[in-house]
Amino acid sequence: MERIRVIDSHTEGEPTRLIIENGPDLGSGSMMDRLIAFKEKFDSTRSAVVNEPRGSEAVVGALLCKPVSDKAAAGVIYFNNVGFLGMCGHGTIGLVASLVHMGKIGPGTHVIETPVGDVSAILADDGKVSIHNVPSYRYQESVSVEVPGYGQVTGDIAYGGNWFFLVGDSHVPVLASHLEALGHYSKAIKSALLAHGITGKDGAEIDHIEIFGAPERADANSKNYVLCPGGAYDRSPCGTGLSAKLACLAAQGKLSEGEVWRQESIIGTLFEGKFEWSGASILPTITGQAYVTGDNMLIFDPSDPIRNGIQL
Ligand code: PYC
Repeated sequence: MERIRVIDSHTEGEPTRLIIENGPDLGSGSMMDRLIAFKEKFDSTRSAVVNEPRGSEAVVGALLCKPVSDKAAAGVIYFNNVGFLGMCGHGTIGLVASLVHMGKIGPGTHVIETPVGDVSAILADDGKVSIHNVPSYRYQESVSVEVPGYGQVTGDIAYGGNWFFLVGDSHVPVLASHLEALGHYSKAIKSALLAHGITGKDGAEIDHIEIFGAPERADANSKNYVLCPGGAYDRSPCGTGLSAKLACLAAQGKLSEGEVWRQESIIGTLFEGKFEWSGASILPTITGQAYVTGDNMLIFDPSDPIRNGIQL
């Protein structure tokens, strides 16, 4: 029986499953080199760990790696039900909570190596984690696309560690009671972007759609719905999505350096975000909290016909 040990957590409702023992051996290159090796040689492990019957479409997986630099606390590679992510904000907050659970780190600042660059995470005494994310920027403003069944949809394209299309004027109310409709709407937008060849920089696929509406919480500035690449919605306000949002607000002059933006998720949880300018990009700081929910040994029975997870 193959066994893989994982720590499960959730960050403002969004789950992260961190592989801490018996993960694939990806060598000692950069996190991007290791991501490529993971994708090419161990894609079945990705699916087996996060997909049903062990996981669900909402689970983001993370592989804990020995960092290249001895100054970093950890290296990490993020993955989901369909593939890999360059960076994951909620996942990094979950990683920090898991490293605390393992007794590896305590309050303070910790560097984490990711495939898209180093991020630093500040763990406060109250358990809140602030991530200094990778440089983020608005790439294009007010891009319109014809979306079958809905008409013209206009949004900004921005990078926050992943590529986002951010829609402010939603055809569907951004409320949990409209989850199914938001799923259809955001998937239709994603397909329309693909069909019209609308991409991020250098042809990068826009694989996250972020839709904004009025907040329900009195302490929030806005509420969002985020479609993740595998079709699930982010239960948290999405760390890379908030970084992309901050980049758009900064470019529009609607938020100034150091000012706090409180982003409510579709389930009513909250991340706080702020930024500093760095040339034409911003350096976002995202704050949230994660809780460990399990310390588990996954078992892969060689005689189980769906040992590698359900991937339709
Ligand atoms: O928090 O950055 C994030 C994220 C990306 C996909 C799911 N969560």
